[in-house]
Amino acid sequence: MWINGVARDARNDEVIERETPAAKGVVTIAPRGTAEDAEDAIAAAEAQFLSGEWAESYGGDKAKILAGVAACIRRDAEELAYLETLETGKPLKASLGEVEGSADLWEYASGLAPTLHGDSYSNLGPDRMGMILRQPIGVVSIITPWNFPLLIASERIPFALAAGCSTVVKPSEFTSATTLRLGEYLKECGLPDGACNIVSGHGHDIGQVMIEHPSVRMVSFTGSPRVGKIVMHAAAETTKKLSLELGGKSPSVVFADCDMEAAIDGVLKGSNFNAGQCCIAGSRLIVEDKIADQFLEKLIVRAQDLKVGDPFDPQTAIGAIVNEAQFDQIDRYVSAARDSGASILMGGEGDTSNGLFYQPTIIANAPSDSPIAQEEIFGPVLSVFRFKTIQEAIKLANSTNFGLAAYIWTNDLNTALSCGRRIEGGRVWVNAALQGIPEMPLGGYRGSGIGRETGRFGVDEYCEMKSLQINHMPQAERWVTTG
Ligand code: TXE
Repeated sequence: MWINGVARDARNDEVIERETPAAKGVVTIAPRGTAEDAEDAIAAAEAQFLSGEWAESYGGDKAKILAGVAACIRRDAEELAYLETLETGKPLKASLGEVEGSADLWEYASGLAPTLHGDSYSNLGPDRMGMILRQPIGVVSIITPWNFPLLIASERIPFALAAGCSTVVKPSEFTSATTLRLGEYLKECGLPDGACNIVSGHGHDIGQVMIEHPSVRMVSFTGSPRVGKIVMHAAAETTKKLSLELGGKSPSVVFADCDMEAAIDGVLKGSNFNAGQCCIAGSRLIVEDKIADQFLEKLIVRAQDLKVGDPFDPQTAIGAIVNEAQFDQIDRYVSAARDSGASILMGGEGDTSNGLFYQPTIIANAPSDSPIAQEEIFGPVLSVFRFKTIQEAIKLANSTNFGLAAYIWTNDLNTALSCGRRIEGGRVWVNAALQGIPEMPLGGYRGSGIGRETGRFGVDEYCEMKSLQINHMPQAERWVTTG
């Protein structure tokens, strides 16, 4: 772990052994941090922040360090991708893409560091002027999940650092390796000690301290709605700022006038990328009635070509499910849908003989208020619904408690804009699926979360704004008048 610029084990020397979900056997060993380790990390972050060494440093110097990390990620890309695949079970080519995207994020955030500025008013009268200062919020706890370990860390850490914050980061206990590598890179590139501390371990061991500690000013949490609510309750005690990304049930809305081949490809990618363990997975297909039968027929033929299995096989499209709890969750949702009379158009089976794998699954005729239609499954499972009018499509798209992303497939500009404006989601794509770029912010409506990460607004999340007003001439008038 990285605490105050020093690599160290957990105080009690305990470790977490990670078995790959794509075969059998331990692939990484990480320290199992304790609450005391987290307290050490928070103390280091606070001392660094108060010293001003990082917080008040020149933006151009911050940029060099953050860009240096991007270069380290690119230098070690193959090794990082390998680690990511061993721990998550995702296809190696997807890991390589994730590593590349992570380097892009560090580079982009490095460019933001020197551009951070406030505002000023010199039109407030002859004796008064105002400055609006943008300042780092302070110590930020960043808790990340296992589905895109390096990418999600890179959507948050460099933006918080670009703002001048000090950070305490906890990767998921299933996927610590690549996040711990970031600690090495930051040290190599000259980040002052204590500005980024990384504590590996279980949420129930160290999460509470990271959320409740009074020195922590903000918590950025990415994970389940269940823990998101725990974070909200705990953070309330000390009135912390929160940034939460809590998953979704994103719709792919397919209109009859779309480019059907492109839409089929996009719908399959949207629902099966990362074995569906993706917060922005397009897990609901909402297809126009007049093309629905033809679309489904072709979709199933193409889905049957998706190879499930060994993540190191270049032909594999769908790798492993991250752990048994996740596998069981997928199977439970599919079994419940089957039992309730929904039609399993394909898949619906898992294979645990050597690793945890689940077939791409397409389910139709589930009521739109059933769990398979409403809740996040986090597996390669697509539920199908039909619509006749655009109003019906928008209503269906907005019919869950989530609002993270949406995919619209149409060649009609009016349809694209009407849906794009009315479907509630932090990210809406037209004729594209899952193309994240650092410039575009991400985040959720409703149950999907609070706040925005990445893009230039991503740095704003980690800033406070201060009005500094100055009277610079002797004041003639007094509020308290004497005798
Ligand atoms: O998440 P957890 P899980 C959803 C998805 C998935 C479900 C469960 O639906 O099936 O969540 O996944 C840390 N205090 N998403 O159980 O437990 C934990 O150590 C503080 C969507 O793996 O929420 C890890 O670092 N932290 C999501 C992080 O929270 C705690 C991605 C996420 O783990 C904690 C992942 C506590 N009490 C799952 N308990 C997305 N938005 O992309 C756990 N953690």
